[in-house]
Amino acid sequence: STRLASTSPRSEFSILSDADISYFERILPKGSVKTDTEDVKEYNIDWMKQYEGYGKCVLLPTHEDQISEILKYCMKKKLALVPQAGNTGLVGGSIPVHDEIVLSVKKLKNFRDFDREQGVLTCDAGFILHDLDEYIKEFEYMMPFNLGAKGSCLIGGNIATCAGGIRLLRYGSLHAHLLGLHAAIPNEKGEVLRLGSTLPKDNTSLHLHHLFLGSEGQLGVITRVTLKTVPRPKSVQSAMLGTNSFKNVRELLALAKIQLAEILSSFEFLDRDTMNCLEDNLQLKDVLPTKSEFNVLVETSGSNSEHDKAKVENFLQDCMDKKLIDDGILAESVSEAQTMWRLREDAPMAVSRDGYVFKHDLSLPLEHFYELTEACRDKFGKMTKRISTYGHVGDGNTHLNITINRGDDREQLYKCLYPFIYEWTVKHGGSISAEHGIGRMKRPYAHLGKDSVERDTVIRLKKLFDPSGPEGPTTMFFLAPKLPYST
Ligand code: FAD
Ligand code: 2HG
Ligand code: ZN
Repeated sequence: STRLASTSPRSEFSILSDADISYFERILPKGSVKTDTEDVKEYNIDWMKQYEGYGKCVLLPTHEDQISEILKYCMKKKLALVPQAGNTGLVGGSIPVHDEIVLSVKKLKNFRDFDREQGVLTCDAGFILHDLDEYIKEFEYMMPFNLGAKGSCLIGGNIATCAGGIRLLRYGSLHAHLLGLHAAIPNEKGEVLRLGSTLPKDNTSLHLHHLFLGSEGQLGVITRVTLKTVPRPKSVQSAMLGTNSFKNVRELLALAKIQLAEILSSFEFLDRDTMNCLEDNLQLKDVLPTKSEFNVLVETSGSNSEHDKAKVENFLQDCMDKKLIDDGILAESVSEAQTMWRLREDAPMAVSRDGYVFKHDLSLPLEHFYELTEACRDKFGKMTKRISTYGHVGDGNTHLNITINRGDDREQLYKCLYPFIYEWTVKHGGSISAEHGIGRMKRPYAHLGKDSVERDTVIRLKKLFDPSGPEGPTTMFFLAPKLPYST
């Protein structure tokens, strides 16, 4: 296999027996226990097809009570498991490291309720993000976040990763929207925590539900969530701008914040290598003829298209007058806007088709945002196929993707890239994970930029929720630590 098997030692959790499988078959509906090699394969490989686990069994419970029974049993029998939702995660956190049971929440989708006065949505963890957005559309509400994986990722996985995406600039992180959740925790009593409430304001307790945001399966299995959604904008405008320096990209952002102000909802960018990568691998062509060094995709969301269009047109004109852009176009139809957004949303697919990809999801102060890409080109340009950078520049979140031809020596490049990239990031005031999490990929570097008091506190919290789990901020519970690949 070209995929990366773990070399970390398998810790002392038990080996799954036929009796365990029979037990699961007894407590779960027919067809909810998968053990056939072909059936379990897709649950053992991540979206990037870079990590492979050897889980022999996938459980697909349909109800929270079943999850609590599963956890109770697994804790008693010392069986390890990994929670999985849509399996679109990009850090290898949703698949087994060794032969852990995969606990999928895919079929957990019985309950869904919407308070149309407050815009509060409560639902089971197994709903697809896009389907939820379609469901609340008829009440003129919208999910407060959006990402390229919306057609496959599940709301439980979104909460577990604290997904960011393309509208965080406008609506803020999921911390601004999560009102409550249910989580089954790994103890022998099979307890289910019911945290927070369905109320927009509730300060009666510690906000424990927020601990589960971005917890990546460390603390328990999220079974149900309550979120405040946002009014659906009646007018959405998209514009693509081309410019030749990153300094200009920063100035454009500053100008967009002032001029587009309350209607600005996205400020994304793609560099020329990404545009070339899209064309080479997916035959997607730039919408601008100028072939500038950077493309910036701006979106506004408001209530009056005449007003919003005029604002964006004035903004584009001002950018031209100030010589900040070479060219810029405003989408005239939904399909033109979709063509622009396809370029941005298909960038992850394009790089994954380009070869073997070293992915980086980093937060950086804007003054250093693109310097890292330039430093990587200087240092590693000759050893790589392509260095593409795109991302949520409006949130200071870069996606630096370095590809090599499949079959080239990735071990050698790995040793050059790490810890260099992560240390550079922390030294320049950034974070080694902006939105994708730590997973298996970044675990050896998770301590960077975090002081020991914070780390100790996290370890104590983890023990509280998962007493039999391994020490340390791992991304799963009751599992062996996930380690990066080595060949
Ligand atoms: P999974 O991948 O199944 O799981 C992710 C992690 O959460 C794992 O550690 C898993 O163990 C844990 N987990 C899953 N379900 C539960 C649960 N019920 N309880 C406890 N733990 C659980 N991410 C962004 O933030 N922003 C983006 O813009 C973005 N764009 C993407 C675009 C593409 C094309 C792709 C493929 C991915 C993108 N991602 C993005 C990454 C990914 O889609 C998100 O991290 C998403 O939130 C993961 O959801 P999922 O349902 O696929 O979770
Ligand atoms: C995005 O913003 C996703 O498109 C994926 O977070 C980022 O491909 C990546 O590196
Ligand atoms: Zn992203």
